[in-house]
Amino acid sequence: MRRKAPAVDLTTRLGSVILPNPVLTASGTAGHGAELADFLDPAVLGAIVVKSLHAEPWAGNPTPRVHATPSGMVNSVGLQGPGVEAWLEHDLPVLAGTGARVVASIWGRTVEEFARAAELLADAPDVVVAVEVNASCPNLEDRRALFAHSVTATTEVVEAAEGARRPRWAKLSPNTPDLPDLAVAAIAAGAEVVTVANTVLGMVIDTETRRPLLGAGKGGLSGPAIRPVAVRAVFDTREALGAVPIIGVGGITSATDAVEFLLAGASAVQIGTAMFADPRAPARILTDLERWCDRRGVSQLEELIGAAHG
Ligand code: RRO
Repeated sequence: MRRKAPAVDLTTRLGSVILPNPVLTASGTAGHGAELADFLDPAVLGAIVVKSLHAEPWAGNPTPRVHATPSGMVNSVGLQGPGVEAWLEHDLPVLAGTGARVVASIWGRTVEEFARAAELLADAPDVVVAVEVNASCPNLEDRRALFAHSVTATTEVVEAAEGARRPRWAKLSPNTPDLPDLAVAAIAAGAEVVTVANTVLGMVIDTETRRPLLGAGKGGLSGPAIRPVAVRAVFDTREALGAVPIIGVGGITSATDAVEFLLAGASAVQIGTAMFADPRAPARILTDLERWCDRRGVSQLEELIGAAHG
């Protein structure tokens, strides 16, 4: 069932992409296709960002891949995915059939692999409203390949994604003090939006086996444990970028959490780890956000964006 027209104008502008509301899923947390449709109508959300896709199928890391931590979880899924071509053929049509707006996230181990994944998306249907360039996965075998820790590499992968022939968003890393500079570089390279940020480097050790708990050893920390880190990352990025659109992500479980990111400077938010406990979380947060605004006389989302900067 579709939502009735909101009393509050939650429309948000992300560069050339205009979304009816600012609540998106975070890449990697809602599958590659319509998995979420068993729990909510994907079309009610601003957009569905699918798990990062390589040009080729990718097996991912050994299990266990996720582990709960205080107020969060660590993961090392290892970028498992069907590859862009199989995704276009099998997953996207089902997701598109729900009426959702879709954002394709891409990754590669080299600039050339990013370019290849992007090119394969060139003829994707218009329902794929943007491509999110995942420059910041913490779980690559070789962390030197973490593009989002280098201005040059960030520039190169964002440029390489031009072949997707649709708006580019750059997903950046919280694991570098240079995040604002990297955001500036991503925009200069052609990104319309920066997504701030990916997971925080972390790990958990099993005290009985005396070995790292995740199959891959180290991982990325997400959930409410990292929310203040992500809020600051958005705030700092807003200071560096001014009015350039930012998508805030990191530990959002409620509408008030989402408002915190909007006030820090985000034009939209992504919900990720919260869905592991409650797959309906994004729809709940959207409904509550509308109510939050209504109760406070906020008639347009824009009134909130960046308001904490005074
Ligand atoms: O697949 C993963 O292990 C993964 C990815 Br692509 C990412 O961007 N962030 C993360 O925490 N895990």
